[in-house]
Amino acid sequence: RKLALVLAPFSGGQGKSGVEKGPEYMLRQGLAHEIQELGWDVTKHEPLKALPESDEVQSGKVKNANLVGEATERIYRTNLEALNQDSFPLTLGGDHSIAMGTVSAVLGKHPDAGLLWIDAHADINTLQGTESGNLHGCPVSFLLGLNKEAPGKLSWVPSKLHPSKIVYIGLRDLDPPEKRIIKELGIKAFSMYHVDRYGINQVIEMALQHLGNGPVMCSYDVDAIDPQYVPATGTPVRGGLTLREALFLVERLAETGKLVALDVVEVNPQLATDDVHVVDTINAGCALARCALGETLL
Ligand code: DIR
Ligand code: MN
Ligand code: MN
Ligand code: MN
Repeated sequence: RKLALVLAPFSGGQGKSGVEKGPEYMLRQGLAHEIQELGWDVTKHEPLKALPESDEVQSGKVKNANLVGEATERIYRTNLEALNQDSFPLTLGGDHSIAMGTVSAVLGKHPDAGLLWIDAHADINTLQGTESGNLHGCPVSFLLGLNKEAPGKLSWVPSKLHPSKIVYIGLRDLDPPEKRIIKELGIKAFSMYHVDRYGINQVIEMALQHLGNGPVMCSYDVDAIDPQYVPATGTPVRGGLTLREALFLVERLAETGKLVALDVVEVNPQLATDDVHVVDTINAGCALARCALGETLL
């Protein structure tokens, strides 16, 4: 089994610096070696080498449209090539805007793939609807093709995702326009209410059933996990998944044998207020990757 470890040290989709250090910290923790121990042949890829520092011009309401466009297209190319060589792309963020690249690559290779988006946020804001102008709050709207005209270099995003092929888990902080879009498009969404109501085991089974029999990609924002376990992230929201619920989701995905790609995003070691917070957050990010790649408790 081959694995492409794609480093995406990118922060242009939001305003807080430090999230670009996520990959470096997870690697320093020994993640690549741990993955090899699980039986994977690991190759490292750095598509964002020599990326411009910041955007030249600002186009309208959203920030860094060209920078995000350039970064996500590079990640798309790298991940598509990996998939074409039967490698499993594990992409380490970086902020969640990078999923425009990773998800597009999976849908380029497997048009029937389902997407599991695990996050406190829905990241489905449109260019019209975004309050913050941060593109990490918008990747799903681009993947679905909800923006009539993509600004600048963002125009490459192919928008191949059908609303019936995405399922959310962990939601608890949505902007009003996001709630409207999810309702209107009939997108399957399990908020923390549903996790409490049905339990995590039933939630993942319902999610998998909704996505059908094809391959599954998982885009995992670590802020889905409660900040007591993952404090070092840009937009923490209390009332999230326990660490066990968070790991169980990817353990179950690995067990299905249908997982074809994983993102681990929004790890920001710079936002920790003490060393314990760094260690907890990095450990959680690495554990998500290992569990998704076949590590079991027994
Ligand atoms: C908010 C926050 N909905 C926005 N989004 C975040 O900026 O659009 N996504 N934090 O992870
Ligand atoms: Mn989030
Ligand atoms: Mn996110
Ligand atoms: Mn503390």
